[in-house]
Amino acid sequence: MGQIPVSLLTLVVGIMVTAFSIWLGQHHNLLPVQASQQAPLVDGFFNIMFTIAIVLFVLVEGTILLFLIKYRRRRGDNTDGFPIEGSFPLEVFWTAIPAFIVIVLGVYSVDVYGRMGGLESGNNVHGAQVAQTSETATAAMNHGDGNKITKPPEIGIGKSPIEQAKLPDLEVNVTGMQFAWLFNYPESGVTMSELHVPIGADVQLNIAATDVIHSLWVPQFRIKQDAIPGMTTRLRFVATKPGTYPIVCTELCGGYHGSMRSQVVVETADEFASWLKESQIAQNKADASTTLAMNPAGLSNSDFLSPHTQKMGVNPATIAQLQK
Ligand SMILES: [Cu+2]
Repeated sequence: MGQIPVSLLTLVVGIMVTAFSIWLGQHHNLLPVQASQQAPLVDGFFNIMFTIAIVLFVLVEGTILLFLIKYRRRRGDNTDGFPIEGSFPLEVFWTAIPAFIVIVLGVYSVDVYGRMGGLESGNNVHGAQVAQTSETATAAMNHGDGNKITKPPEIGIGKSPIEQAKLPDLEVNVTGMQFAWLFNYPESGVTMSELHVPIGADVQLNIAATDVIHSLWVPQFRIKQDAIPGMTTRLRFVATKPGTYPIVCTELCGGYHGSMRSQVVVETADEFASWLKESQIAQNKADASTTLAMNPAGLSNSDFLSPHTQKMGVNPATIAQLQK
């Protein structure tokens, strides 16, 4: 290296590695499109973690490569290596740095979770924990008879601090079951196998499960919530980009877990209104001509769902067919 002082060289390398990592941390294409208000918060956090990972990767792998070449065994050199036995300052140094990084990331992640609405205590009206029975949870399935969840779900992503005491614009009762999702719109009584939401609307999903634990995930929204038998969980989000995005079950829930997929359609308020109206008409027709004509309110949940669940092993599209 001749005349260049080592400290200057280290500084230059450090600046270059940092600049490269920051740039790559912002310009990777690893994540799907951001389609919700919550998405940029999660991505901001991911990008910082990714930037730190690139710095560490480049430094560690770069040092290994450099040392491989610089300190390789020369021809005819059969002497032993220089004996090195630990270094206390070095140990402190490389323990302190990861500890610092982990603490900063921990604090930042709690901040992001809070801004997404994850820290809101659901039943803040009375501040008391309300034990929800399985009746309450299955009421979320709501067979079009106008049942509404009365107690707010306590677990999951709630309203963000910005939304304060506002009620959601739209509530949808979601039921996860082996192996499909059902989406019920309590206001109109429509139950469908795919989710539609208006763009810009503050949507709350009240999520229940009939059998085992499922997990509702929309990658483009960057939100995910378990569906747990016996309790209602929630997801609150604002979709910001029109389009059709996958809904994926991310909790291994049985043999056909991999086929437990649906989709969420983000559309304009007008499109949403006409979809809801059409679905309502189609559903009423189906009710009039099939066994579903029996008053669903008079049936137990399992009776009502039996025409669906028998076909459940195939795929959610089958249920959509049943409802047309
Ligand atoms: Cu599942």
